[in-house]
Amino acid sequence: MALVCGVLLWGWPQVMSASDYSTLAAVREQEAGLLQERETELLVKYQAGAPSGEEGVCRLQGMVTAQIAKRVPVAPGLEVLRLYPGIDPGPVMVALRQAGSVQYVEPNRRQKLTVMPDDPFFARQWGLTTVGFPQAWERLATARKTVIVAVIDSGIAATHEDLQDRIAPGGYNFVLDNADPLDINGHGTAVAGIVAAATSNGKGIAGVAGVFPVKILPVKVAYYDGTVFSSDTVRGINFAVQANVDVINLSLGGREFSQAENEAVQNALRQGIVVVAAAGNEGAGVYDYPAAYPGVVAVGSVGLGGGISVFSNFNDAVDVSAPGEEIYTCDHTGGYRYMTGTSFAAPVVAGLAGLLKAGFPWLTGGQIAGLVCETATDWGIPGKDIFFGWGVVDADRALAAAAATFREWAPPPPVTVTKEWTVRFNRPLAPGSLSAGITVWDDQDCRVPVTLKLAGDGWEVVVGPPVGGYLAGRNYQLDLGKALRTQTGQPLAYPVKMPFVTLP
Ligand SMILES: [Ca+2]
Ligand SMILES: [Ca+2]
Repeated sequence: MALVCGVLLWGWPQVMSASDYSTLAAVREQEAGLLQERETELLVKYQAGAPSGEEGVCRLQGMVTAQIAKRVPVAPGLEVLRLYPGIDPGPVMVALRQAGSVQYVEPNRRQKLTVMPDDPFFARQWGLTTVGFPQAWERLATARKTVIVAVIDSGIAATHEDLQDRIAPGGYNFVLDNADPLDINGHGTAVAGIVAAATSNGKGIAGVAGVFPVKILPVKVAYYDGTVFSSDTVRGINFAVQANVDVINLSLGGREFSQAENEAVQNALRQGIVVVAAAGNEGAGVYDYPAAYPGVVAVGSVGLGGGISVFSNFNDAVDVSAPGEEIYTCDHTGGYRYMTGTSFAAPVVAGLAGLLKAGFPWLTGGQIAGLVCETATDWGIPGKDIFFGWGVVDADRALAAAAATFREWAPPPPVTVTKEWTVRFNRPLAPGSLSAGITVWDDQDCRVPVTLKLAGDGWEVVVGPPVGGYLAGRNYQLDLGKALRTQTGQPLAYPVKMPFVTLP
């Protein structure tokens, strides 16, 4: 949906393919040139459906056209105005804000991929073992869905031995506007390796997704030096939404709030996508965006001892923390290396979210984010705090909790008095343990005589209403207790209570 003012003032850069480049250095040079051109840019959002939108901008042409070098559409109603070098953006922003057709205008903010230099002191991949991934893999046993994690970053080394089979087709390069998201920075490859490096393939490292079908959609928005424009983040997020991904990882950020970026994030959340972002590496009590947008799972970093990393930002938007120091992962030149920063804690959580979705596809993005937080191991001040958020993620507990979730999970809307609940587990259940393990209580704490029936080869329990149905307009609670047993005698790892209300 381009804005037309008689003349097309903008266009997409020429598409080039990887074969056009003799070396990565050539791409780097091209990106450096683009970075220079993009010195001053504004992001303009036009009023929704305002018929005067395009004309309003046309009227502005007299005032601001001379200063605009290029216009690039970002999303419907949203475009970038690139100003000529040396132009002061202030008066242009004022003029645009005075146009009735403009909803808002903000600087096209430069963000940064966050990298910290590292020294390989610790045992490789301590982060996987200390937060329960090997146990989680064992617990999950089988996946039910192939999950796509969009890594919105500096691209990916597509031929890396531990990544080549883990890449979803259809990635994109928003820096050069072509279909080849090759990584010449290394950050994106490192992030992707943490999420999904091929596991048990006799090579390199294991990703947190283990052997389960979690694939990376590489979305390149970062220049060779780690620079990211918020307009490209917006395009990257919208692209990931279009591609129907399950999880988005954003190991990038900046101090300034961007309305355009927040809108893109909120749209992704509405589509049920889990959006994970790095809390930032300033070691300060400051917000970093996109981590601090509402609904984003903001991830802080912990070290090997479990303490918060000195560089990890702290604020009330931090949701959870994960290993982010000396993380051994894939290198874009084909090998492996250690990386440190909240950038590398976030993909631990994105990978965990992917595992949860692979095992329990009926969980919504919000439920997955909730499970990751509520099963985290509390550290520091009891309860949620500004350093650890809810705590350090625990993959095994998260998978255990997911195993005992409902297809229709709390808070469900009011249900009919004849409502049947279907509860699906990740192991077949012992029939003899049902009546002790699954109970329904009314608001007087009296047990309701429901019927329990095993279904789905023992993996599901159907909880039927009492004879004559539940009472109308009342509160009930369905409990899954520790008395439940699998067919091999294991107890339920994580008791669950689900309140529900009947229709009047
Ligand atoms: Ca491997
Ligand atoms: Ca705490």
